Amino acid sequence: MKKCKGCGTPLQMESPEKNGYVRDLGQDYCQRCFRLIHYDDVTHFKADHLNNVYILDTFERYRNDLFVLIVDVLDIFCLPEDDLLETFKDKDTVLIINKTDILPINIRNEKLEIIYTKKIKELRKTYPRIKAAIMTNRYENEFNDRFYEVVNELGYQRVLFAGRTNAGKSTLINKLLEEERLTTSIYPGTTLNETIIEHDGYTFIDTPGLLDSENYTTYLDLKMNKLLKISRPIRPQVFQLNSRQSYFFEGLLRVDVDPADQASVVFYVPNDYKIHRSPFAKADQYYQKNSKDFVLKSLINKKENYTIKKQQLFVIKGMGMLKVSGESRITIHVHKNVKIYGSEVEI
Ligand SMILES: Nc1nc2c(ncn2[C@@H]2O[C@H](COP(=O)(O)OP(=O)(O)OP(=O)(O)O)[C@@H](O)[C@H]2O)c(=O)[nH]1
Ligand SMILES: [Mg+2]
Repeated sequence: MKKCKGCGTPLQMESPEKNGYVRDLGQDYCQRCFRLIHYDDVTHFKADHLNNVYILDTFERYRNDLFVLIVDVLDIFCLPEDDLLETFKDKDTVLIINKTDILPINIRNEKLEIIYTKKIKELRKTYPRIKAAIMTNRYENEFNDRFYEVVNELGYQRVLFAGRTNAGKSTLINKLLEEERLTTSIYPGTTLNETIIEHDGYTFIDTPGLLDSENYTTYLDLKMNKLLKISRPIRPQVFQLNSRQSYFFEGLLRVDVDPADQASVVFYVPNDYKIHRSPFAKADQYYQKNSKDFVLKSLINKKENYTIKKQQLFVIKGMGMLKVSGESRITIHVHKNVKIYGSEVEI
C-alpha cells in the first residue's frame, strides 16, 4: 500500500475526513500534509489513532537496529525520573539532546556542555546501552558529520528515530537527507506512521512521537500549542523580592515565593508572554479578575510546595523552567497532570 511521504499514513481516496486522503493515488503527500506544509492549515490535523502501545510495537519490530532517541533540551533534567529511558534500556541508543538553540544565550556553550555531560554520565550508569550522546539543534552545521561518525563507529546501517512528540525527529532526518522530505510542524502528532527512507546506504526510520501525559502541550488545543512554542533563545525574566510575591504566566502557571530574606526568581518561558507580578495578598483577586482574559486559558488546578535552601531549578514540562535563588518557601500552581521536576543543577 502506498504511504504518504510526509507522515507515513497509508493513502486512500475514499474518505476526505480520514487521514491519508488524496484525490489521486499518484500524489505523494496526503491532504493533511499538503495543507499543513503549504497553508499551515490544521483543519485536517488529526492524530487520534496514535497511542503509545502502537508506537512501542513499532519499536519492537526494529529492536536490532540502532535507536536514536531525540529529547528536547529542556526535558533532559526530567529524564532520571521519567519512564522514557526505560523504553529503550535493552536497545543500543544514541541520545540526541535537541533544540539547544532555545536556551538563553548566557547558558550556552561551555557551561551547557558541562551541565549536560554530567547528566549523561549519571544516566549511563543506569542505562549502559546509551552508546553516545550528541547535543545539537536544527541550525547547527556539523551535526550530519558527527551523526555518521557515531553510527559508523557503532557499526549500524539501520537507524530508528524515536522520542516524544514534537522533539524534532522528522526535522533532524530532513537535515540528514538535506531535503524537506518529511512533514514537520509545531503541532504534536505530525508523523502518523513509521516511514522508511533509504539514503546513501543507510536506512532511516521515522516514527510517531510518544505521547507525554506530563507535558503541558498535551492539554492545549492546536492554537494554544502555537503560543507555547519556543523558537528563539529564551530571554530570562528576572525578579528580585524581599517580601511574599506571586507570579503568573497567563493561565498556565502561578508561583508564590515567600523569601526568608532576599530571593530572586527567574522564569525561562516563551518570550512573547510577560510574567505578571503581584503582591501575594492581591494574587487571588488578580487571578479571578484576569482568568477569563488570559490568552493561554486558565488550567491551573494543582499546587505543590517546596522549601528552597540555596537555589533550585524547576522544569515545568512543555512550558519552560524557573529558578529560585535564596532561602524561601514556594508554591507552584499548574495543571493537575503536568509534572514539576526539581533539579539541583546550577545554571
Ligand atoms: N528551535 C528549534 N525548533 C526545532 C528544532 N528542531 C525542530 N524544531 C521545531 O519543533 C517542531 C517539531 O518538529 P518535528 O520535526 O515535526 O518534530 P517530531 O519529533 O517529528 O514530531 P512528531 O512527528 O509530532 O512526533 C517544529 O516546529 C520544528 O520546526 C530545533 O533544533 N530548534
Ligand atoms: Mg515527526
